Amino acid sequence: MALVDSGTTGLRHNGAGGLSPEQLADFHANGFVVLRQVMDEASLQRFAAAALRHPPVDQDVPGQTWPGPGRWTLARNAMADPDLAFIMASPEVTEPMRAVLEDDPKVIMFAYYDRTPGGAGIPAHNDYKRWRPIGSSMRWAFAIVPLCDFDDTAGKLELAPGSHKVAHTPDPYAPVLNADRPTRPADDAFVDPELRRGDLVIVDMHTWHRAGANSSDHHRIGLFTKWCAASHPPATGYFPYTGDVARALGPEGSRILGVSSDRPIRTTRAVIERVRHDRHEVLFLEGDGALTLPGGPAEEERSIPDWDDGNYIASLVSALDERYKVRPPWMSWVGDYDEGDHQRCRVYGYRVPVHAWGVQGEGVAWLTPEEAADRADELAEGFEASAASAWVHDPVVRGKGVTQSLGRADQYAC
Ligand SMILES: O=C(O)CCC(=O)C(=O)O
Ligand SMILES: [Fe+2]
Repeated sequence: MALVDSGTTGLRHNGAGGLSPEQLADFHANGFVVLRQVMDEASLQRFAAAALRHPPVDQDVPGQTWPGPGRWTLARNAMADPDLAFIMASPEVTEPMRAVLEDDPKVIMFAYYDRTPGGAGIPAHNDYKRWRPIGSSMRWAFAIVPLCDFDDTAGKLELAPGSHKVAHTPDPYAPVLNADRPTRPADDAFVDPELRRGDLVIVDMHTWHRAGANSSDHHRIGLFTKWCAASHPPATGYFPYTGDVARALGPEGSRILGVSSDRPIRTTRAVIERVRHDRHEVLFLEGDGALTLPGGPAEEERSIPDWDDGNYIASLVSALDERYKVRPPWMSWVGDYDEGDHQRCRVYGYRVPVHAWGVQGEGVAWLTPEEAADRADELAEGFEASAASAWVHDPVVRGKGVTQSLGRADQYAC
């Protein structure tokens, strides 16, 4: 199997310039591409020193105490330290990502993993996950930089070439894409890309992979990051990075983060659309002289224990069910909007198909985004017409976000 390796092929990739046509072709053929020795030693040491100041204990794992045997992660808002963050803004990472995503890359996950001596491996899987901010974009890729050699004893990261070929097709009833169910590769279909300290591997969103246990006497540390194309945001919405993270990234911050804010997300609302005679109408609630979008408080679901916050679809669906007796099977992120002076609202969209029973209720008004904009002084928060317009008109490519509990059962069910 032809892994592109500057050492043996003499290709000039220097990372900062993106990918050569051969590397790009390799990525598309195999679902991954390895760039050798992309990160310089000074950067690796700067990152490793900062990692020592920030132990990888973002998640409570019952029965595990760091640095005892286990799989440890630092993610959430870890990037708030410039000595960890700088690596994300470096062209060695962003430019190859721009090449494979064919768009501005946006961070969907920033983490370092520490598999301590005795830590278990990870069985074969792929990471397209509709319930996760880090897995629900319709175009994303992994960028991984090992800080030690991922060898036989520390634990190889093995990849299944060609396993990324999963079709995406437009949903017949709504402006979203469906991904086909994936096929699990045979056990002998995985290859060892021989990742070494300072290499960079870019892995497609659908590529199957597995990791070996750490039987060495040292920590297996790696930078694990995920990026989506700016035009393909996560269906659950982005991980809600804080303003501190944006500031730690410096001038690059706003360019590489999909969202960041000092305001917490406290509410979630829906743009429920129906199409009647070519009119794209959105459900508004009318009362006391105000127009609002339906919704409620934004609460983490926590049906699947994980660290990537930001999927509020479960609380939104519950609020819609309670008030309107409607449970959309999926929803897709539209945007985050300032609400009041201190908080944000995360808005999701859904199109009711023509064959559905439909949504009704007291005080319901179906307005086009333009009709809502014309009634600007009645909008309860001010952003409602913009959110409706973003769902109906923005040329972004969306997937179907689902609740964690649906993800547990079968994320492909809807
Ligand atoms: O630990 C590894 O090398 C693999 C981790 C992994 O599969 C993931 O982060 O999705
Ligand atoms: Fe994975």
